[in-house]
Amino acid sequence: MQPTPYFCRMEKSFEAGTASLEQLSFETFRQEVLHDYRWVCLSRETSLISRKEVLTGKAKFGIFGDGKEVAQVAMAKFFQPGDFRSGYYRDQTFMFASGLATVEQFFAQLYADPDETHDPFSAGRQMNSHFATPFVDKNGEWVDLAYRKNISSDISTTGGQMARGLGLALASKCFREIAQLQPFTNLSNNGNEVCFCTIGDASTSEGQFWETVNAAGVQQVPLAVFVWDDGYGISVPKKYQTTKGSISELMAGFQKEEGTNGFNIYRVKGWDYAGMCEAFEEGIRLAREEHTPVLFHVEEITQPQGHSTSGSHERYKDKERLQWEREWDGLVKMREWILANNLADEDELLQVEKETKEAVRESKNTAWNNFLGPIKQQVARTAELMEQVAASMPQAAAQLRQLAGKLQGMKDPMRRDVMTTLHTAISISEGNDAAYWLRDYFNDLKKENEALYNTHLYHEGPRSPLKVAAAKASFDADAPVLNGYEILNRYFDQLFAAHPKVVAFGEDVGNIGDVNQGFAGLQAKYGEERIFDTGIRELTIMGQGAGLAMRGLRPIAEIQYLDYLLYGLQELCDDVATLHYRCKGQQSAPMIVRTRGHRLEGIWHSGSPMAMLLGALRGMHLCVPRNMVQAVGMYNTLLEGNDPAVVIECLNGYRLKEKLPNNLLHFRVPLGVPEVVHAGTDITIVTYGSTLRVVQEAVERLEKRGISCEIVDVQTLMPFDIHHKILDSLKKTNRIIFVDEDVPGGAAAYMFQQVMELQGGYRWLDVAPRTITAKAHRPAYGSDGDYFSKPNAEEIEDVIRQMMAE
Ligand SMILES: Cc1ncc(C[n+]2csc(CCOP(=O)(O)OP(=O)(O)O)c2C)c(N)n1
Ligand SMILES: [Mg+2]
Repeated sequence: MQPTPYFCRMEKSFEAGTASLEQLSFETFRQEVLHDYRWVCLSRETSLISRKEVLTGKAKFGIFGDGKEVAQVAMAKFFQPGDFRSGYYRDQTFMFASGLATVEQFFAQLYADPDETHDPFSAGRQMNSHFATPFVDKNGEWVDLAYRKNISSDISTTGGQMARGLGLALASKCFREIAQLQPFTNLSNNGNEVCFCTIGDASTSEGQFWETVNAAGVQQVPLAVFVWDDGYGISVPKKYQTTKGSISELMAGFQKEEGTNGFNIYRVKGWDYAGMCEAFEEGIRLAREEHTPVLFHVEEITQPQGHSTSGSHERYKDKERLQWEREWDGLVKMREWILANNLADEDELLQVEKETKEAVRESKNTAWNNFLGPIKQQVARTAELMEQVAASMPQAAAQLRQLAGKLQGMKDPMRRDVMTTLHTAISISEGNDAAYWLRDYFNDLKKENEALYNTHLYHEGPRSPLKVAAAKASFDADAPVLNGYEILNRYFDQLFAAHPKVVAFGEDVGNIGDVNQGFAGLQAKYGEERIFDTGIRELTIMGQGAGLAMRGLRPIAEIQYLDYLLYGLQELCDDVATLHYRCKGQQSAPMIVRTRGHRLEGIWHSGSPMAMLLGALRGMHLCVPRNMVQAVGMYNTLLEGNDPAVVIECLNGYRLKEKLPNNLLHFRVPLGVPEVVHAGTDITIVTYGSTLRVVQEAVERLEKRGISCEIVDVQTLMPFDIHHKILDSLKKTNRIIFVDEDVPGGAAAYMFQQVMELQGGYRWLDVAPRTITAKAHRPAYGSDGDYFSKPNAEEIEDVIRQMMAE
């Protein structure tokens, strides 16, 4: 039997009851509607006042949820503890109505207040309407997500929330279907959690949207997609965004039917409070119970103030459209509906409107004073210190007093004004003893500001993988010698047996156990829920990894070949790598991206674009093991920590023989610690990955000529040589060369910079340092293509001989 829809239930309950019960139910219903109307008004007023704050210069930029209020109070009714949201910058009303944000916090973020007690979403690191709730505590332990309403940290890229949303929803499926996960009741209530995913109409043009909805339809995960359709993406109307101008029409083929997978699809009007409540209730219930994804196409939404504080919509909307938006404003329509249904009278509504206006003004003022308070203290202290210096420096007193006066006269001083003033004052008073306290204060503030703005790129607490103690692989005397892929296969077998939270997925990962057989036979042993195939969709494989990791699982998300990581790079770069920083450590996504690269054959299977990753993935670790035993040690280390990472196995290493360690699950390769794999005294050769074997070949020949080479395997590019071991080697050899197979000026240049600049290596050089890299073009096909495109042993040999002759 179908349950009775939301509002009919209310009506029925007072049809059937006694007079007083009737009264009670009606009153409950009425109060609920008025409660929602209050949120609508509060949120609208927040948008109106916020825009003024930006236009008068108190905040830099603003983007608001006006026009989407009614839809969001309806949506918030069905958002339960345990649920997740992966949304975008229009959702303030939802946040208020869900009890997850206050207006004061909203303003704190608008002002970029770096105090996390004021802006609990991003500590001033993100622009307004970028929300988050805590998923981990200060020690990096997951909190009881199953009992909280959870907001995954927002990002600004249009459609960038989709792939992560898929992962958050997929986790519900994992928790429901994987028997070993049943005990983790703090993380899930039998997979009943729905991921609410919001997106603008124009952003559905992005590939991110389409890849995600297809994956959700295939995988049948509880993803509820709400499209706020206001007809525009900034100035560009729907007719240029969406085929047939309707996302629900376009997605009609996704509709789930008897015996198929797919979506439930609803079309609702953004001003129709009752209609949305009914549709949302049903769609969310089915998502929760049956894990059927759902699309709510919320049409006829308005933008009373246009897109954002940059620009005005009068420039691109015609008069008719603007008039229509005024008439069909959700707030106006909800008001009319309340009056028409006698749920309140005019006076009562006016009272609500008046009260909410006052409440917003008060919250705004409190937020502003909170923001400015500490800066004003800094201004006062600075002026005081400058006065002391002025008193003991008559020749500079006038200049110092004028400078201090200027700072004190600022209406809305900022932290940087304080720093600039102090810096100038220090420079004016150079050589004077009294300036000591100015410098001291300047340094204190520098530290304080660093703590506000420059921390939490990685987890800094006890679950940092950098704090994982190293442990060596040990070998039996008669240790079997296996192919590299067999080492991995034995390891993953033990890992899945020991670690219930580990899941692995990607293209060809399930049934055949990956293209190089690392997971061979393991799906049959541990189940399709834990080791599974995905479609060819690198972006959402990364999003699945992110979402699962954020919900406390330990995903190994596979990209078949490193060359294809580019398809998933957006999710890693914008979302995963920035996550910990942008919410100041409240959320972690310790996913492991497993892939294989460097060299095999031709343009599409030989990439080693390390500098691209180094530039894009600060906030992740980048592991480049030379063989599969080292890779295992890195997986073990990463699984102990809370940071995300990419591990690049050597594509040409799966059939190389390696000794099988007897402590596969227990040895750990420390991150950021290079290993000297061959000791020597004449030259230091810094390298990693597959290139290392080419270097070894060259070194064999060089040593026959009496040139003693030290080969250093960096092992991880991020972090890079945290104890400056390479410098130790250079101090001994006074010659150094960096060899890899990235483009010229790529990762070899990065290593060069780290050693020369950060480690001060230039002081120990007898001859000019070098890099040897691949050619700038992509590697040509075949063994000759490889030889002439990538560094080869002869080239390395010649360059080193030349360096020895200098
Ligand atoms: C990847 C990316 N491209 C472009 C932008 C710039 N941008 C910000 S919002 C926006 C329009 C989005 O329109 P829509 O999805 O309809 O959401 P709305 O703002 O209308 O609610 C654009 C183009 C961006 N943030 N990210
Ligand atoms: Mg839009």
